[in-house]
Amino acid sequence: MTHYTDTTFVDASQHAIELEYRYGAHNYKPMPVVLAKGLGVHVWDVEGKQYFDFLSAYSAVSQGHCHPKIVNAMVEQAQKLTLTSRAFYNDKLGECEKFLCEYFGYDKVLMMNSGVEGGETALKLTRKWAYKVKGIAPNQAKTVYASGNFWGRTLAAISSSTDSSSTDDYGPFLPGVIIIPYDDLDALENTLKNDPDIAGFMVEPIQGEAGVVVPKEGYLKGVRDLCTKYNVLFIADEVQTGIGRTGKRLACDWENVKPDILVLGKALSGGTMPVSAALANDEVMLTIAPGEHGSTYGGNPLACAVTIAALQVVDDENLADNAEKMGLLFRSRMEDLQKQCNLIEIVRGKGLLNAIVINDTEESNTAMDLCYRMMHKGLLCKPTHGNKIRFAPPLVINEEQMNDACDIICEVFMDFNN
Ligand code: IF1
Repeated sequence: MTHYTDTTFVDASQHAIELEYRYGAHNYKPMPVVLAKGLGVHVWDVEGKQYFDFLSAYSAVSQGHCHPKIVNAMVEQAQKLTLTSRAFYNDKLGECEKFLCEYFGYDKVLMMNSGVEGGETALKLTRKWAYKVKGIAPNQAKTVYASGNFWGRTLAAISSSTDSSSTDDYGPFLPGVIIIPYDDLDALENTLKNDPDIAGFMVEPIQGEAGVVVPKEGYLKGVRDLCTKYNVLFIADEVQTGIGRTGKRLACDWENVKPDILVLGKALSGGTMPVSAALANDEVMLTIAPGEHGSTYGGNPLACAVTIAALQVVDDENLADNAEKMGLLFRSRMEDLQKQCNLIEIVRGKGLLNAIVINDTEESNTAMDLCYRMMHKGLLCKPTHGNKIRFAPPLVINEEQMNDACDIICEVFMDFNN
């Protein structure tokens, strides 16, 4: 499809790119593809070219683009009631809260919008619990995070970041932050046992942005045990790893551990609108009293209708099991490719959250070059932190589609050195 203007043809993609450049903040550098349609595992650009979407909007479109059941739930609710604010009750929030609490096994939920607001809610609950339950002196509570973490872009979130691209020129930062190495239980125990003012440890079960870093077997169980031993809240940031992405309902389910606060976002709404949530039991959740936290859109009727539909799709279509099966197929195909091609240093991941570490320096452009070539062959993915390429298709991908997508990856990698 091209865009007519005057008597000349203007390539529609170029037109869209120029508009964003001229009128939009330059806080991203997107790859040069302009998407106009999405369905299932595919997206199409304005020229009508089809791609496999192997980024899934950073794991927010796990149920596939424009899933009919989720879109229908959205359209139906949008024609009834979209937003009331929490100044009044509505007929959707209680139903959704019950659904979420029974689905994930907690007493209560606090619904917000973006994933980082879910993390901020968890951090504020941790502060309240520190002073009202654990008995830490006012304004002395500390929270521990793992180096390489990413939980969003707010000042609280970047106050715990170890990534200069997230923190440069944004100081001063929030106090009460302790950083320890990821996947290191000794470091966690040494920190917790020596500081009674620690209220919580927030951690991703698999670090997404850091390049899909999967911790050693037993790490999550160790975190759970140490947080219990030292009376510290275990806060699991499952915004990216949750809702079937790693092959289980939650990544924590792989080790049968239950965090004290569970943070969800992204696929909670099936990629239709921002919906996030913090779930906890009453001892934690009831430390926040009326008027002490909230959001205009938090838990709005439209978000509630979409959330219930999005989670029902995950169950009805067994998306976690499919993620496990298709993830095994993907890693098997990539490990075969690794034997034939010296570009691949590591293949790693769980379920359909995977990454290839390219055999080159982080500063090299090899990973991005490979992504451009895959884009031209009809597969969209993007590097994270220089030399790692994240592959995270929608969980609805079937075996034929996975093999077709892997054929594209293999062709690009094998041709790269020729
Ligand atoms: C960007 C990263 C992924 C997240 C985890 C909370 C949030 C995120 C584990 C906050 C958000 C997004 C943000 C987006 C790119 C993407 C991302 F590269 F930034 F780190 F996925 F890995 N916890 N991740 O991954 O959720 O407030 O964005 O809804 O900022 O560029 P949000």
